[in-house]
Parts: sequence; C-alpha cells; structure tokens
Amino acid sequence: MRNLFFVAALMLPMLAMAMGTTQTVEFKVNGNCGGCKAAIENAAKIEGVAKAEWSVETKLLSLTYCTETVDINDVYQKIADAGYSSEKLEATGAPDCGNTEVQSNCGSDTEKKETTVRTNTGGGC
Ligand SMILES: [Cu+2]
Repeated sequence: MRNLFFVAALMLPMLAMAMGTTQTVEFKVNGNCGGCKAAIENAAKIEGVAKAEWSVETKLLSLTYCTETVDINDVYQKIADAGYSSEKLEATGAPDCGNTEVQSNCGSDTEKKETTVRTNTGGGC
C-alpha cells in the first residue's frame, strides 16, 4: 500500500508535465468594432483554448490556452484567415465583421506595434 502511494506521488508531476500547462498571452490584433470582437474571439477559440477576449479599446487579445493541445501559430493563422492582422501575422483576406459602416476600417490597420506578451503559467490542463 505504501509502495502504491509512493508510485502515485512520483507519477503525478510526470502526468502534469505530459498534460501541459495553461498559459495566458496577450497580443495585438487589428480590429475596430464589436463585430470585429466577435469575429476575432470566434476565430481564436480553437480546441484547447479556454478563453479568448479581445478589447476594442486596447486592441489586445487575451488568450488562455493549453500548451499541450494548442500550437499558438494555429491561432495566429485562424485570426489571419478571418481577415485580421495581428502583430505576428498579416491578414489573408478582408474581415467580415457584419458592420458595413466601418468595415472599410476593420482589420485594415496594418500598424504593427509590438506589444508585451504576458505569460502566466497556470495549472495543468
Ligand atoms: Cu468591425
């Protein structure tokens, strides 16, 4: 019984490592309106992403994801595919945010301002 406990205690950290950790990063995505917000967040929410929140004011996307299941480059790609440039990747098409009035401005801001990427290591995932 004691042996079993010892093995379990030894296995737990290994298991946590294999399962990856939860990380939160912040990076700039060029959007303009509430429709952009929905489109960006929707594009960023691939499998393994726990939370994607984009701010109209700061243009920063806060992304919480599992390092084991998510390749962050896939998220950049999805956002670019949706028509939005990020500081990592240029948009591949025009955004469809549903806001026809400001659509000409949405996603077209190509200013590439490097922003601080904050990384918090959370629990296992
Ligand atoms: Cu928009």
